[in-house]
Amino acid sequence: MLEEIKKLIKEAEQFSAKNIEEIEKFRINFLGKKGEITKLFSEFKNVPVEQKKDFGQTINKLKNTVIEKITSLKNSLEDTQQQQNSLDLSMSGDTTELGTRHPISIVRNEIVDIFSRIGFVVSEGPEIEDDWHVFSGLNFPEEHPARDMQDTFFIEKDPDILLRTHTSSVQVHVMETQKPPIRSLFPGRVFRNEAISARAHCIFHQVEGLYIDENVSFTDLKQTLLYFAREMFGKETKIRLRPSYFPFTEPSAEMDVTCKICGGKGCNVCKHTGWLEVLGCGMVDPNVLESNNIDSKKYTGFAFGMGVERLAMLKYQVNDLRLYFENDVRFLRQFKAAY
Ligand code: 2NM
Repeated sequence: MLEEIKKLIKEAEQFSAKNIEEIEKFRINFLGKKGEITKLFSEFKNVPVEQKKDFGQTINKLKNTVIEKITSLKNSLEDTQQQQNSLDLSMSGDTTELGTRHPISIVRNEIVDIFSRIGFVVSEGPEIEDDWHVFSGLNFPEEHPARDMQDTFFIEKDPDILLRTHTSSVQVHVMETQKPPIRSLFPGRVFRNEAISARAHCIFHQVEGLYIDENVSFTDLKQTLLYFAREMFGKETKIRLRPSYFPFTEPSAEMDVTCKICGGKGCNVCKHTGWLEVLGCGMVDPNVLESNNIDSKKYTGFAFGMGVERLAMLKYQVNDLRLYFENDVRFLRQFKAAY
């Protein structure tokens, strides 16, 4: 008897049904008035007393198994029916709204693309840095004002942990790990402790470049930047280099391009000079090369750096920097990306 009930339990466990009728048949077979379980209960009175407990428990187990089976089969049947009912193959697809690329990303990608075409590769590095990578390894003297609390966000003091103020820090990482020739581009976010206004922000984006090899000259720098200016601002663009100063380059210069808005005649954007300042550059100071274990007698290099926001402002004629950081979709939707 007991064996028979156990066989019925197994049978109930393994049962499956394709439709509601099969489930109902199963229910009647076990739980109906003439069903197996009813039959077993009616035979219960004939079971010897000492076996009643074992017997009763096993019948109950069978009953529960059957009830659980019916519930679970009904549920899964309902699920598939619901899926089938909600599946309308003639329905048109959901329209997903496409986002737009951020203007800063568009301009950054454009700069990276232009330099990629002449063999520059992109390198990226950490935004949180130590003093060596941001200042000391780049020939910034101990008392340089850029190190000042007013310009740099310090996270910790002694030893100094800080937010990078330029992506030149990544160049120190590259010089540490790679041997010349090096021809790399360094796009990234940088941080300076400035009050936020239309013309300044405490976070902005830079793209810097570095080229180190034997016989790299100032002429190479000029020709590279002229190529960049013409790709970025148009074939007719002219450049001029004005002497300047940076701690990590000697000589240093700032580059202007002819104003695209007025074609050099003078307008509000170029403040009636006909020229727009777009980047800083120079020949890498031999001290920087030596600090990074590059033989400055064998190798020379040039470097340059530009602010992406500044170029975006020129390209899009947006004269309030804050708009680039607010992420107002009404502003962002106006930009179309080619990159
Ligand atoms: C600029 C302007 C001029 C520059 C120099 C270096 C390095 F690591 F080679 F010394 N990196 N970046 C550099 C030079 C950056 O940004 C306005």
